Amino acid sequence: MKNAKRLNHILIGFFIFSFLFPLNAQITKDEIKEKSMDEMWGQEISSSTVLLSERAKLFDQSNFGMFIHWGLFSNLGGKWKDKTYYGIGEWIMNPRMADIPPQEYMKTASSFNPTEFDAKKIAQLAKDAGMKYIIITSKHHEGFAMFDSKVSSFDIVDATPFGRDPMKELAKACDELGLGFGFYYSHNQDWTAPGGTRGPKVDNEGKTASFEDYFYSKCLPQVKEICTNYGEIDFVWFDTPGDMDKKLVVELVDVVRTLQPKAMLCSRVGHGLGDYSSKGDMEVPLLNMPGLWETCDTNNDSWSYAWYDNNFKSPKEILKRLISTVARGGTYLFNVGPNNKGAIPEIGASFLKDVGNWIGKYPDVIYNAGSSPWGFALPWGDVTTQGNNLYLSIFDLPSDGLIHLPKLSNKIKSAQLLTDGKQITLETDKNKNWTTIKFPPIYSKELVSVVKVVLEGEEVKVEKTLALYPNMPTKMHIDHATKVDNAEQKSIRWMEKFGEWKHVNQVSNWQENGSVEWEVDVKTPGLYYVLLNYKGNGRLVWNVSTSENEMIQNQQAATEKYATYPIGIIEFKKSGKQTISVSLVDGNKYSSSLNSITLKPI
Ligand code: H79
Repeated sequence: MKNAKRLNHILIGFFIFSFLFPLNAQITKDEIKEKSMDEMWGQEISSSTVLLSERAKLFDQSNFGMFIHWGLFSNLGGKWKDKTYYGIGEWIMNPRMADIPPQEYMKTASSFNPTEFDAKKIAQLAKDAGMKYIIITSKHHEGFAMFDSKVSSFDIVDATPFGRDPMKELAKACDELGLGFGFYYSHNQDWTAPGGTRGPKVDNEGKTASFEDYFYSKCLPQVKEICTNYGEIDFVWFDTPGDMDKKLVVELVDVVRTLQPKAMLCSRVGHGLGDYSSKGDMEVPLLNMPGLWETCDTNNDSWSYAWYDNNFKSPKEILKRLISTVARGGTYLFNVGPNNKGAIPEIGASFLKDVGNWIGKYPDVIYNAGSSPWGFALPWGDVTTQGNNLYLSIFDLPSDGLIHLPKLSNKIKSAQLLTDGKQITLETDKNKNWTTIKFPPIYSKELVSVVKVVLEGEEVKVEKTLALYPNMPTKMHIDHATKVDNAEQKSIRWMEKFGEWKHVNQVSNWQENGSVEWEVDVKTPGLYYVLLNYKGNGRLVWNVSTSENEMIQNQQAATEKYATYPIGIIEFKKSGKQTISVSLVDGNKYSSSLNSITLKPI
């Protein structure tokens, strides 16, 4: 049911995609780096036939899985020779971090003894968190096999005092708890194997090693091992294909297809040969996307354990990101990083249990849930579906307790607040296509409140225009714009800390008469504050105008980081559909980058 709907949306999805990412966008120096990042991440997939196949079910229906980054880097925990390196911990070897020579790095295996590793406990945590499968790093870019490998002695059984195969234990624990299981394997990068990408150029005898040497002596045989020795596996999650030859990727895929016909491959295998598409690291998209896709995200800032990183996402933040990913049509793969002892840090683990408790009460919000008929998040929260039942997840209840649903044609049979095992019937009201649900003054103290709305009619009918809410700020991103004229729209990403990505779809490079336009349905006429979120330099003069010819213009400062500035107050005189457009009147036209506009009722 969910699948069929997704197929219907594929064509329109491609249309939106090409609109959002025009091929002729001008590429700056920074963007070149980002373009190669896209190639590394390998976001494209070639076919959608897998959508309807049996083996896609686990992925498509569970919508929530556990990702685990664990390796030798976990033993270092972000520190090398008494110095701390901030950023994604699994990259500590990299020249831009501690710059550790391969031979020296390999020696650290002798002190890796993760005696607190408890496969059953980890699998139980995944289950308690409401996750349906685990995908764990069998070999990351560092080249160290976290499984018993006969192909290389740089593995956890031969090179460490630990001497056990934790992957065997975890595969078994998952099986016993009815969880799916899969491996991450870094097929292109290998920083310690001669010939691997970013690895040593010569072998131990000083002979030049080619990528094919690495591929045939290590990568392919190790992938055979992980596909042979751990029973049936559900996923092989290759990463960062870079510019790997198609011929080799095809060979690798053939091996997986032969040995593990039920395993799903993510798009990062490269050359469009994956079964589902993987978004950029830590990226929850703003608009619904068709097809099978996944957002991978992590529970703090780093993927692997780092001693200082206790910036764990709160249970509510995790739920928001999970629900919004499902509401956009995707699956959420959420990462934890066991430490040098093999244990998952306590704060992150306890937050996951809170998440699981919540999902246990509201499973229909997540499992086998369909995407939001609105196509994007609404100001108070987000919407997932089961058939034509809507599940409203309320992240921020407006102070007047009114939840507005714009442009829903269906009549409502019932609206119930699901709380503490009880169902409280809520009053609803319909006025010119705006449906309003009234919360009682005392309501659930849940992290996220859930309202189940049962609709009349065969299917959900929603007009996907943006709406201006009378009781909450309405934030509109560039993704939601209906028109961009004489300015350049493109997605950019940057790193906050080393390897920690942020993503924004923005407009810059403003030409004469450049403007961005949004169409909104106004519920309540009146005065609204206008706030713009942008970056740039110096001072910028912005103009904001509506289709009723209301206009404001003002100057504000600009900084190199995105920030929100008030521009003034604009009036909407009539209810119904109107447009609002923003243009840059004065200031650095090339660098001024607009991210969003917020309209806030007074
Ligand atoms: O396993 C996690 C990351 O280690 C891995 N994918 C997730 C799931 C990943 N590998 N590469 N990337 C993500 C892209 C990151 C590239 C960067 Fe760099 C690493 C940016 C900064 C450090 C390479 C080196 C590009 C610039 C410097």
